[in-house]
Amino acid sequence: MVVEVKTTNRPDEWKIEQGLSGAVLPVLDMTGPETKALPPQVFGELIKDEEALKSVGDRDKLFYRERKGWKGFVEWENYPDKKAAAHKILTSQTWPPNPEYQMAEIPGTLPVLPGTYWKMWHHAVGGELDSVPEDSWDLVLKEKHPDMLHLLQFPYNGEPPKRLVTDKVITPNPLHFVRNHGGIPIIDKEDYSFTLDGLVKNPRTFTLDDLMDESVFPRVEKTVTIQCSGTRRIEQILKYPGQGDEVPQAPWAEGAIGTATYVGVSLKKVIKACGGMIEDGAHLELYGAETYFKDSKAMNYLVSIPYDKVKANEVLLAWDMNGEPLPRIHGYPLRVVVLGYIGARSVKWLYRIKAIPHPTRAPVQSQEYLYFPQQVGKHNFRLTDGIQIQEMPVSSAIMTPWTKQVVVHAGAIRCKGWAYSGGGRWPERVELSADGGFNWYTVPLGQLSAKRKWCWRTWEFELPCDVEGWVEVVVRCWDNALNTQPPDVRTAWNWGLHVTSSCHRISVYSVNKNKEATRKRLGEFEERGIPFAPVTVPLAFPSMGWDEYEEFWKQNDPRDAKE
Ligand SMILES: Nc1nc2c(c(=O)[nH]1)N[C@H]1C(S)=C(S)[C@@H](COP(=O)(O)O)O[C@H]1N2
Ligand SMILES: [Mo]
Repeated sequence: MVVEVKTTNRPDEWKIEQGLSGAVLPVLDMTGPETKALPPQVFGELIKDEEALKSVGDRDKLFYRERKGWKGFVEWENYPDKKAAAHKILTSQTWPPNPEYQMAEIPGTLPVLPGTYWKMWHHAVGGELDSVPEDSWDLVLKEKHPDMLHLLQFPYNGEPPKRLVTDKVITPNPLHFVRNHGGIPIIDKEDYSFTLDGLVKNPRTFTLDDLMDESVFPRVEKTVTIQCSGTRRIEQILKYPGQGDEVPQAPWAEGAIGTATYVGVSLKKVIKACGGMIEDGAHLELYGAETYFKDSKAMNYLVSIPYDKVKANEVLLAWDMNGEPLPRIHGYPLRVVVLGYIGARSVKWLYRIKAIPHPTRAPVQSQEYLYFPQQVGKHNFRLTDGIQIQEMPVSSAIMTPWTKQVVVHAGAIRCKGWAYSGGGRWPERVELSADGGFNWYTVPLGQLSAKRKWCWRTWEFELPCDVEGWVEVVVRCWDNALNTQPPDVRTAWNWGLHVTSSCHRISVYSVNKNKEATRKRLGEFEERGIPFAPVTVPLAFPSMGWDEYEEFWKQNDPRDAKE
């Protein structure tokens, strides 16, 4: 029954006042003698300038397939006119706002977020891009495990559920997380090649067969953990919302990390085959074939890495992932794998490498993946305030149990998880605490997976826990350089919501069957056939008999002190 209440409050007033719907809260302006309430932005109706849109011309002719056998590939970087045409399309109409997933509850749907306006941009630009959102989703269904958690439908972002994240030390391909900034180009191997140009002596094009010629390029096989710098972002979001663009700031849990054995060649050797770097060439721009949108502009996915990293043989061009050709969703036919750097630098669907003097100014490098200090946010940030993230710091996470879970145990909580450190460092010690991080137990080395440069270690541990009720289970890792993790999310919170490497903390309701009272109570639940959880449901039977109660007061009377 809906009751009518006479009030000047909005019906959701209480929710708003409690900060549960923060996006609609007015801003309080306290600069003058009296506090003023400034309403937040309201998005108006969507507008469309049909004339301007028509004047752009035939989309199929403008935004054509760049190369035969490369479905979904529109090249932007060499064509300023094409870029201008797409910009006109994107600015001659308005788009729905980002869904509010930080100041409001995250939807309980699968996919969690649809990526509506990214789909709209692809369809609006049209031409070769028109079918990209649908083609990409088809590939997700074909190549990924049915139990993947689809965080964002398009551009596709998905992670395995916790129980499967650390199930195996080498992540099976269908379960490896996927982080896309656009569609999945569908490239025929026979038509594949990439170009290496810019500040190299002899610019050249390479086919896959060129790279596979072992008389020129020694084959390299490496087992590598790729971690997205957005891993565990949800902890930052739940603490304090930050920049909220659903693609750059996808709300990842702990699964945006995966480990695979890649086969390919060292980029160093490929540059050597071009006669080496010349002049002031010091960075390599890496171009991905799909279309990315930023600030109403269309472009290709583009980042850069320093040549020093390449020189150290720490950058691979890989075609094989866990003994099979790269799945399309992971970059088929060729991707970059940058050892120990954030995933963003490991470019998929590589079509060009260009040697340049400084890090690329392209937005994924210079506007995103920035690590801001805490005083910086929407009110003041400048791009130069952020550190361009490269190596990931040491981090770890608990995959079992889950936060808010009730655990019945016999003095120890069975925990499972992962630990990782970037830059070629590796986890040396993993520690767990059942008291919020005061006392720590070390996971015995035999319960950590093998030590390997560039790789995570999975672990299992029976964490001693005597106390009952809510406990805070915490994990932290020490790497071989004795780096460890910040104690809590607040310490390392940042506006871009990157690099959540603070100690992973989960709240667990501990029920210790070694305690006599608990054993008795659980027995009673069993006899009555009542499940124990959820803990919030009030006890359905008396906690003690009245005889017992009277007996207690006989022994312990009076309730109040006399003198
Ligand atoms: N071409 C291209 N390469 C890309 C991306 C992308 O969107 N396009 N995403 C990057 C990011 S941010 C990450 S974390 C990794 C993820 O690799 P995976 O999808 O194979 O797990 O790919 C990187 N390479
Ligand atoms: Mo990433």
